[in-house]
Amino acid sequence: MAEFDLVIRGGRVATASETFDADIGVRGGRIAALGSGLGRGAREIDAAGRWVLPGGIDSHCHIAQLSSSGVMTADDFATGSTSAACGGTTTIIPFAAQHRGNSLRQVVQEYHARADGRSLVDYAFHLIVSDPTEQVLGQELPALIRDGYTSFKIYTTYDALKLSDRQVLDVMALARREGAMMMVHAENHDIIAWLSEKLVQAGRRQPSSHAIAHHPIAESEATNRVIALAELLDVPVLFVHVSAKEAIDQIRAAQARGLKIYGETCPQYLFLTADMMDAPGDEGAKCMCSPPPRDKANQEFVWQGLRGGVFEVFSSDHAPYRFEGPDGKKAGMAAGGFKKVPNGIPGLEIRLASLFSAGVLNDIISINQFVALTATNHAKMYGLYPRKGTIAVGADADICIWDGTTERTITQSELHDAMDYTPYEGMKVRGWPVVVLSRGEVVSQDGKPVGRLGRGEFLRCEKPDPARPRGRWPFNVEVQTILG
Ligand code: DUC
Ligand code: ZN
Ligand code: ZN
Repeated sequence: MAEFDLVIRGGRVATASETFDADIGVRGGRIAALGSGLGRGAREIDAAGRWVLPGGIDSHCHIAQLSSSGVMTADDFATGSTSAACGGTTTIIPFAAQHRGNSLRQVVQEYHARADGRSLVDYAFHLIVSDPTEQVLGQELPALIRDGYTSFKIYTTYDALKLSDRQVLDVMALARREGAMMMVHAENHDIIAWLSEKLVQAGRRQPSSHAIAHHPIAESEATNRVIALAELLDVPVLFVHVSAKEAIDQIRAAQARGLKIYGETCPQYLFLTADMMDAPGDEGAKCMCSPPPRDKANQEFVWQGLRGGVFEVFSSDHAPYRFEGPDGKKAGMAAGGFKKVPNGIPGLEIRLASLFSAGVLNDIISINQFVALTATNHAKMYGLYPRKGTIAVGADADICIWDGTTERTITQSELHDAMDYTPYEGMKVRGWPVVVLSRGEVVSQDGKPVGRLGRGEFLRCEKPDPARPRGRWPFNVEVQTILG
């Protein structure tokens, strides 16, 4: 009789804090033992000479999501989760997105119906709150937080999503009371709207105008403002998809002052540049996301933020809108130019390999930072730790075995999402997660899917417990008395 269902033998294990050689024994989908010379497994994987890392967690991806302008993402839970698994991501946290007038509870039910029985890997949901009515704030959101949806995203821009500062304060007070994590899309709406209007009036409808309209000052102004609101109420806030020096500096300064401010960045701010939107014809629309990619100098600031700990998490912000088709980017360009193009690009499958290759193999970040940025900190930030995000006895056996040497050229035909392009076409990476396990079952091998769609389970999130709480609590005594 085998002692374990599976033994991964002889690999080099890295967690967010340690690196060691060990066998891993798996039983019932969980890690049952770590050590050398473990007993026999019913199945054995030889990991000698390979990195053995926690499966990735992508806490920012849009799957089967209807955008505020009515466009459905190309990926549903089948293709999105398959793409995730093939790139080494074993947990995804997409959004259940409220449109104004919708009941949040009903939105969550709809998203469950889209995910049920279709996912290859495990998943949780964040909420998007665009209509913080009395009903939503007083009843639906607190109940949902208690039911395991413990994080939500708000926007300071987009006509159909944007909250006023007063509404931001309302949801912050709630997040503080209920212990939820707030994710903020911080861009100044009026700066973007004003610049866009001037660009359109001047006949500059091409994709490159998107980067001009979404100026770094629009990002830093909104970041600064939301930090001020978060300081007033002493509430944790995670700034998502941070792209540029000014916003990074503000987040770093807030952290240095002891505020509970966290940052997320994404591959597009390391590997794409704004001038790619100058490509001939409509091709530049393939890099259009918000905030947009910046320039080489800003890429360096993003790397410094990753290396120096300003950023807690590295996510894909996979927002798969196709180039062709009636809802595609090209059709948007034909219908009126850059303002009509869906904002968002894919990145779920290349997230891990791109950071491993450019970050770890070039000694910019350590292997332990890589694990923290791509798995552990996501689990802590969103209440999934220690079940997810680490290699430890008792944790789910969500594990990637990495071949750290093979070169691969990114090309759309070898990716598994439902997109018709990747903005990373032709990019070379070294290293790929060649065996990917979810709760002890192989879900991808050599970058190709294995396993049954629908095996992925819904995860209820606990209250967030970010890796490095930055405490000044209780801080603002007068405001605290108002909040109760
Ligand atoms: N924000 C996102 O998080 N994703 C896509 C577009 C956007 O504005
Ligand atoms: Zn956003
Ligand atoms: Zn997003």
